[in-house]
Parts: sequence; structure tokens; C-alpha cells
Amino acid sequence: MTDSLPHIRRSDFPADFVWGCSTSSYQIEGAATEDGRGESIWDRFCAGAGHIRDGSSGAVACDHYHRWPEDLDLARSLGVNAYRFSIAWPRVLPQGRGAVNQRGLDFYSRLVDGMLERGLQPWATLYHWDLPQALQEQGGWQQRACVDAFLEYTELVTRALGDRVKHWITHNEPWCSAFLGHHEGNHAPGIRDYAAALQVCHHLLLSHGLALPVIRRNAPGAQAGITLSLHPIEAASHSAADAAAHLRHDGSRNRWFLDPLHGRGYPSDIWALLGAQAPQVLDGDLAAIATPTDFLGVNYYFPEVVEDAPGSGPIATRVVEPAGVERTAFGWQVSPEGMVTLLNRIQRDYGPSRVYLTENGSTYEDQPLPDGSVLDIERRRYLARHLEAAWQARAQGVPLQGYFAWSLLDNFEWAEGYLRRFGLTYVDYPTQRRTLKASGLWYRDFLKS
Ligand code: IFM
Repeated sequence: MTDSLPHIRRSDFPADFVWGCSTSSYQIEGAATEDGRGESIWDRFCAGAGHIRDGSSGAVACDHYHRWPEDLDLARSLGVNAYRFSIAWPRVLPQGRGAVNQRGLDFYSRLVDGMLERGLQPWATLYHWDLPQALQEQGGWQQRACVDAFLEYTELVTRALGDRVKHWITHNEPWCSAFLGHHEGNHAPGIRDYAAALQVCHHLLLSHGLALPVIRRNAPGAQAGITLSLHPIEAASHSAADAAAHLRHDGSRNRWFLDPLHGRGYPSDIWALLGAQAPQVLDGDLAAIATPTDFLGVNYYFPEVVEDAPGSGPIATRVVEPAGVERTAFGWQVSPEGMVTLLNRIQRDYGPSRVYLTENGSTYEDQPLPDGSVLDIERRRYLARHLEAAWQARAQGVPLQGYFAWSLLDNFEWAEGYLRRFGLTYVDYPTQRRTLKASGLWYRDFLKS
């Protein structure tokens, strides 16, 4: 099969462009009960019948807790200069607050040293969804006290690692933590309550803003920001109703985060739809959320096409799946053009000084060949086309300064368990053998170009 790929080269980007790959703690670490780690909401959620499609959990995952030197070697072999990881809050504070688990902190300290020894810039995410279960039992992110707990956790981790980690992300995709976890209920902690999700969302954003000065105090000279999952939105038709739905959907998925982070408060058109479900916002909260960041992290996967859906809830929109478009195995539309559109829109409307694509990737049905190699030509093409899109966005003036592929390894894909593979590296879970896929080999060659 011929497979024409865009002619994009590393040298098309500036020499100081950050090239990385991303992972997260619960999705790869395993060792869920080792060395004093506490229970997380994902451990508890996975134990519930029917929550995870293949009935699995992150208890072992990629066993990265034990195999991290091999994994960092693998990242280095790709030629990336940065590695994005997250810290499991229950590994360092098993009860969420109070007693510190030094063995957990030591693990991350060794991991960071391992990155620096290999010439990999550590990019740490403080919260990639694994809240200590003990905090959930006190109401979790629905309670304002969780913000205080996050600040204590931030203090602890940035004090321990801030001398070496100079890139910090407070939250990964707060939309997912808030709405998948508390409205749709298909992510931990599995709550289905729209008002609760809105309150959680506010507390996540507030904790982000209040954590920034803590990070800056403990990690002098560091860059700090937040990572959002953002989508270019399209209307399903030219009707006035769908055009209005487009605005509302963009308001709830994108502007609900971007506006307050950029000092505009919550978008008034969406707030007006919420009525009694609107979150409780105290004096000073919006100013805290708008604390300036050093960068905006964008996770880009796919555009959303929406139609008007009266009666479906306050936002009254529905995501539709138009026929005839290219999709990944997850059904997500493949649209590198959408990424260019999104990045330009963010720049035009909000003007962040630096943008990093902190995740971008795809899932396909990988089948190892008899010799063990994995010829994932669709993922290879996805990657090459999105790198070309990153180049186009830069050429159009977007201050895009880095790209992180999701993900270094196949891993635990949340409610999908191990049924979805996003890795540049194939993980054979029974043996934990890692094999770079064709996409990983292509990224390596690209990075050497
Ligand atoms: O695996 C997730 C990751 O944890 C957050 N961003 C999207 C990825 C793919 O679904």
C-alpha cells in the first residue's frame, strides 16, 4: 500500500521548539497499592461493575512504576527533548491531605532525575484526574475544601521537585474531570448531576489560579500554565437554530474555560442559560482564575459538529457525526485543518503569549505482525498531517512553541480500559514488552531530520 506523507521536517520548526510525548500517572504507572500509595477515585470507579468496558483497571497498566528507566530510554531513543508526565496525588498524599508518603515523592524525584540525565525536559502535570478517594469521601471537587487540599498538594510537590522541574501544568482537561466525571458519569467518580459538574469545574479553575503563585514560589524561573481540551465547533446545517446551537456549544466547551482564564469571567450567554444550576462563585474567585499564566496548553483531537437539541438540557445542543468523514477507531473525526482553525481562533480571540500542543494523537486497531512489528500507517499519517498543521499554524502567526504526541505508550484508556491504543509504542500487556510502532519510528526519523 502506498502511503504518501506530508513533506514536513524538524528543521521547518525553530531550533528551540519543544518536542515531546505525553503520559499520565493512572494510565501507565500501575503499582496501585505499592509503597504506601493511597486509593484514587479511579481505583474505586474501576471496581464498580460495568464502569470499564473490558472490566479492567490501572492496577498494573504499563507497570511504569517499575519500568520507568526503560520507558525514559524509549523516549530518549525517539529524539524528543521533553517528556510530559503527571503526579498521582494519592501516591504522595495517600489521604489527600496530611501525612506525606515520602516513598511516593522519592519515586517522582528519581523519575525527574532520570529525565534530566537523558536530556529530557520534565513537564509535570499536577492533576490528571486521579483524586485521592479519601477526598472524594468528603465531597471531592464539589467542595471548596478540595481547592485548599490541592494547594497543599501543590506546595508539597513543587517544593520537592521545583528545583528541577521548570514546566508545570496545573490541570489536564478540566472539562473531562468536571463533566465526564460529574455530569455524564462515565468517568470517576461517576456522578450524574449537571449542577455538581459546574461547581466542580469552578473549583478546578479556582485551584488552578491559586496554585500559580505556589508554583512560582517553589519553582523559580518555571513556566506554569493549564491544559484544556478544546474543539473547533461547526454547525450541522446553515439553519438559524443550528447556528445558535454552534454558539452555545462553543460557549460551554471552549469559552467557559478560555473566558475566565483570560479575565473575562464566565460567558454571560451561557451563564444566563444555567439558572439555579450556575456555580457558586465568591468574591475574588474570578480574579484568582485570571492569574496570568506563562502558556496555554491545548489538547487537540477532533472538531465537534453540533445541532440544536431543544429539551436536552440548558445548553440544548447535540453532537452529530456527519457521514463521509475520516475517523479514528474511536469514531473521532480526523481533521488537521481543524487544529489550524482552532489555534488561529484561540490566538485571535485570546492572544496567549505561548501555546503548546500538550496532547494530540489517535487510536487505531493495531495488530502486530508475526515478526512483532506494528505497521500503524493510519497513526503515522495522522501524526505527520498534524505536524504539518502545527507548522501551518505557526506560519499563520500562532505562537506555538511545542508539540507533545499522545502517547509514548499504549495505556489504560479510562472507561475504554485497554481496548483503545494511542501509543507510539505497542505494549504487549501480558509480557509488558514494548515495541515502537511505525508511527514511533516515523516520529524518531522526523526528529532526526
Ligand atoms: O487518554 C486521554 C488522556 O488521558 C487525556 N486526553 C485524551 C486522551 C485520549 O483520550
